[in-house]
Amino acid sequence: MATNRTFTMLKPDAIENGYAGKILDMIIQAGFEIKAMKLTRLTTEQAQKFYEVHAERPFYGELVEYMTSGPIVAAILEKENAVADFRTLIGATDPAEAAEGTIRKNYAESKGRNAVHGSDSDENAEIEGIFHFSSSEIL
Ligand code: 3AN
Repeated sequence: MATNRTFTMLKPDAIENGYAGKILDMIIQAGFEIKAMKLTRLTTEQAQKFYEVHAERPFYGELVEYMTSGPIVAAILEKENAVADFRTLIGATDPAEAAEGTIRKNYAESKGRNAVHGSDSDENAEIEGIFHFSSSEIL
């Protein structure tokens, strides 16, 4: 995957609250092109693997349980400077600290139920994209 791609998930709270369309619109309006997308539900094994880096954190169990509690939308997005620009668009992990006009400020419930995931590096964007999509599903 090129370095101008990032990976996102619209998390169970966003789907449950009916914000998927509004969030996707913000993403497209911000100049990101969708290169792969699917509605899916993570198994416990998939969520554990995806969040493996947080395995020692106190919230890991809660995070895995939450991420498997309902459907998610997974997508690969393309834009110049995609990883950094997408992190700016989604805002801080805790919506209480997220800047005005960010996705998390508008649509997240809490630090745990925070509406959207965005890769934190080019390397992780590639790993996360491949984790969710086969090559024939990626444009
Ligand atoms: P970000 O998603 O902004 O990169 P990370 O990488 O620090 O944030 O955390 C990964 C995920 O773990 C977050 N998206 C959030 O859902 C969850 N998380 C982080 N901190 C907490 C916390 N204190 N309590 C519950 N869940 C948390």
